[in-house]
Amino acid sequence: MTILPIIEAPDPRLRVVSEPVAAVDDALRALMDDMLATMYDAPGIGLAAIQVGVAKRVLVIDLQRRGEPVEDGGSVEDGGPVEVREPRYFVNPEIVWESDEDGVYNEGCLSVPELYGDVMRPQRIRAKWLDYNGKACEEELDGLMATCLQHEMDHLEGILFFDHLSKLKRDMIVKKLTKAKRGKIAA
Ligand code: GNR
Ligand code: NI
Repeated sequence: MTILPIIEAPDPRLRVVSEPVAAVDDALRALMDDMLATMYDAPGIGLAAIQVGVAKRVLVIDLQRRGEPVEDGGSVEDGGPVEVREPRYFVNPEIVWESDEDGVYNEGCLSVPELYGDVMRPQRIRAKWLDYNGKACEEELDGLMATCLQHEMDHLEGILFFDHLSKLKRDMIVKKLTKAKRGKIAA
């Protein structure tokens, strides 16, 4: 598995609309493995392929909630909470229903480092996708999972979380990103 470099805004590649995946094969699984390793390393709770420069409709999510260990998952003898890894893979995801109620979450993005904003999105969604083995799945999702899937699916359309903010807040973030990039080039 390889940890891949994550593209940061403003980079025109993040605005590309990703292409549907034709087949879930070993090459795609290798990409998903690398994406998951990259996401854990960052660390983040989701990653879309375009963030590592691949314009395919594939994304990975692991909310990495911290909690009690699963039965075979080691011990809490040392006192600390144990990380529960629940990687999920979404190929060609589609939203088939969304709730009327919205929820607000203070979102961040690995491609927009250290900047955050409150984004309003449908609280619950019903989505369908293909999993790691190419099996068709459909499920209703809510809370952080619904937020994260919508954030990742935005990436497939070339949309970033700050596009959902007011012009004032968006301009502030774009200005900071551009300034940060200038600093990196100069350094
Ligand atoms: O790690 C991430 N955290 C996060 C927090 C709130 C809403 C969405 C996210 S996704 C983000 C990783 C990322 O940039 N995925 O595209
Ligand atoms: Ni993101």
